[in-house]
Amino acid sequence: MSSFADDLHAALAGPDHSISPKYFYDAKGSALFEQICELPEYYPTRTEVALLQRHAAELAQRMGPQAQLIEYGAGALMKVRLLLAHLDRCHSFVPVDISGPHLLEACKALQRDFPALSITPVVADFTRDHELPPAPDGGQRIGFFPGSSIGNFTPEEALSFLRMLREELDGGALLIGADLIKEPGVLHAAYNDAAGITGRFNLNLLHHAQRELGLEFDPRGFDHYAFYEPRHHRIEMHLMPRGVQELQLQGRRYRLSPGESLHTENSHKYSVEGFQAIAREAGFDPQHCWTDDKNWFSLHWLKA
Ligand code: AVI
Repeated sequence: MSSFADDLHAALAGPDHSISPKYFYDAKGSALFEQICELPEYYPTRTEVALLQRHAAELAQRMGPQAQLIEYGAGALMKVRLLLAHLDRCHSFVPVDISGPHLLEACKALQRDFPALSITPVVADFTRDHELPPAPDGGQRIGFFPGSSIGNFTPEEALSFLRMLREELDGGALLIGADLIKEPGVLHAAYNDAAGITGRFNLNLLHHAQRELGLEFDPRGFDHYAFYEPRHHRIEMHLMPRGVQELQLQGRRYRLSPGESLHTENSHKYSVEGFQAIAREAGFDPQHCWTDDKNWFSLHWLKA
C-alpha cells in the first residue's frame, strides 16, 4: 500500500504531478471542508440535505425493518441523522472512516442523540478491503455514500469501487449522491468561493505534508487554480506555482516551474443517465433517482 510520502514523491517527480485528493483530509483539512459545505457558493451540500429531508420518510420505508446502514467515509455523521430520525425500528449503523479519533468522537455524539441505535464504527480506508459486521438476520445492508464523493474518483476507480460495494451489499441497496452537469459558471463559483476557503483547503495538502512529513515549501508560492474541464465533465483543482518553486521532501529536492501545477483533485459531474449506466455496469439495478428543482444534484437508489 503506498503512503502519503510515496505518493507525494511520485507526484512531485512524475510527469503529470497528480496526487490523490484524500491527502487534503487531516484534522485541519476536514475542518476546512466542513466550512466549504456552509459556503453560499457551494450548493452540493445544501441541495443534497434538502433532498434527504424531503424524501427521508420514503427512504426509510425503502430500507425496511432491521436494515444495517453502512456509511462509507462517514466524517461528521451529519447527513445520516436525517435518515436515522425517520427509522423507528431498531436499526444498526456501521460508519466506515479512515480517521479513527474523528469517527469515534462523532459516534459518541450520535449515540447520545440515538440511544437505542446499535453503532459499530469501522476504522478503515473504505476504498480498500475492510471487515464489516455480519449482515443482520431478516434485514438488508444499505450502503450510504453521500456528498458526491464518487465524483472525486476517476471513472475507472468509480466503477471498481461500485463493483466492490455491489458485492458487499448483495441483496440490499446503495443510496448515493452524484453531482450533476450544469452551467459552468455555477460550478466555477462553487470551487472558487469569494472567501477563499476552497483555496485554503487546496493548499492544506502541502501544509498537511509539512506537518506530517516535514515537507519544506513556500506557502505563498502557490495559487489555488480550479476550473471546469468540459470534455471530462469535471472540476480540476491545481496548486499553481508562482514563479519557480522549490520543495524539499525527506532530503529530496524538487522544482516546479510556472505552469507545472500540482493536480490535487478532480470532481466529476454526471448526467442522471450517465451515472445510472456506470451503476448498471457495476452490477446494480438503478431503481430510483431524486433530483432538486434546478437539476443540480441527484440521489440514487441502486438495488444491489
Ligand atoms: C468531497 N468532495 C465531494 C468535494 C467535491 O466537491 O468534490 C471536495 C471539494 N473540493 C473542493 N470543494 C469541495
